Amino acid sequence: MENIQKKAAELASFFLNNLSKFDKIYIVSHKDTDGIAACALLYITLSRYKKVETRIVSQIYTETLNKLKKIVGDNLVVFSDLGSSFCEEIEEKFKYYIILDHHPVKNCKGNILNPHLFGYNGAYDLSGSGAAYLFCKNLYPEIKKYSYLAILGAIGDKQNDPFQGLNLEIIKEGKGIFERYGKNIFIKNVEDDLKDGEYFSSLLNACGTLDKENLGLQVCIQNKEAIKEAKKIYEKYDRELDRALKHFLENKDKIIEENRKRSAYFILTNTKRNLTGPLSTLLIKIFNDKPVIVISKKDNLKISARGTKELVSQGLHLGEALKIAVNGKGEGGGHDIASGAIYHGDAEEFIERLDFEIKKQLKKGFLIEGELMFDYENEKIASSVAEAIDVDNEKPLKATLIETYSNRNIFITKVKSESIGTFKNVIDDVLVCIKSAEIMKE
Ligand SMILES: [Mn+2]
Repeated sequence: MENIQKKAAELASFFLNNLSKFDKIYIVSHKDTDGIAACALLYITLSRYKKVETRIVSQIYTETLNKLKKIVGDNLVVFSDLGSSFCEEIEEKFKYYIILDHHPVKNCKGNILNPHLFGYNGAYDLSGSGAAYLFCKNLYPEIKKYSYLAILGAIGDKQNDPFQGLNLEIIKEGKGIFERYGKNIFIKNVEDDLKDGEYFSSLLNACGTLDKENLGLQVCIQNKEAIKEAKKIYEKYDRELDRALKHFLENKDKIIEENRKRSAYFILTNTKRNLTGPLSTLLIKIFNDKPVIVISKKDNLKISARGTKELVSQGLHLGEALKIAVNGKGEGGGHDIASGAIYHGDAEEFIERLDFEIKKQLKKGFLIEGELMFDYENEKIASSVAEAIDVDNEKPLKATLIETYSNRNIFITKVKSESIGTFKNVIDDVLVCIKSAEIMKE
């Protein structure tokens, strides 16, 4: 496997080799602590070479990329703390691009620096700002005095419990900058108000959540006026969050009862759309035996999902579950432990789909399971029957798991269900499907 530091150096060379072709450099980054910190690192570094324009967004879509392409033309665009899930589209659309990210990634080649591609776990070992930092180090060695930004991003993305992997290396390298007290980190070379890493990170998060991302960037580079203003904004945000949290705590028993049969705590709320993320992060500390899904009903649904490391070790992957649950009616995805979605549809319908996906991942709530096996003449028939029976894409039967596959000339269906009645009905249905698939083959 290739070395991540080597790749960072290669991307820096790519930047230098092509620099003369650019009028301007565009940075597109994610609207949270990590994304703002990444953007600040890149701004500090790249503005030493060329004029830089920054854009901070909550998510990218195909449409975003199309608009961006018109603006950027053949100039360089650097994506930070986002972009991995669009790597193929980015490669296709942009002549010069660099992706510095840590979100889950598949089939990405090209100019991308993502810990997942180098044997690390992007959920715990390195943040988006960490990836940006590894890249910037090659272009501006003095960026080391800003290495706290890479660590703030990690704190913002909950990678401090405990720090591990490349995050830990960055901390060790930053001698004289960090003082560690377990999960807490103190930053020595910043304004007094910002020395507590957890607080600094929350301040940036509030700036992002309340659409004050430029203020957040100014805070990153220690602008005193900006720090004063950000503190005010943070207090207001904190009050709003407190109010919402208090409401949920008062209704704790009701929430537990409503979700007794579900795989997660689904919490519907009328609170501001941009508070679902922070609320879910707080609520998973209280309701920690199942994932927490906070859904804001304002306009279309805005969903934030949080899990725990333990649930992830049992098979939970919220990013995957949300991606499947939106089923084309919106956008969803993210990390195994934390992810989000937008859904243009009915809340109950969404909850049912997501509940089913999470149950499938955690293999919970299934009381009865069985397996059907059929021996066929040859592999081809077995696999074509398995294909015909592939019920995955249909609306899932309430809390029933159906897996079909073939192995050589044997076709196998696994059924798990909440009740014997449903189990029997599903088996009946599958048998009918198999029968008709066989007839079709004849
Ligand atoms: Mn991030």
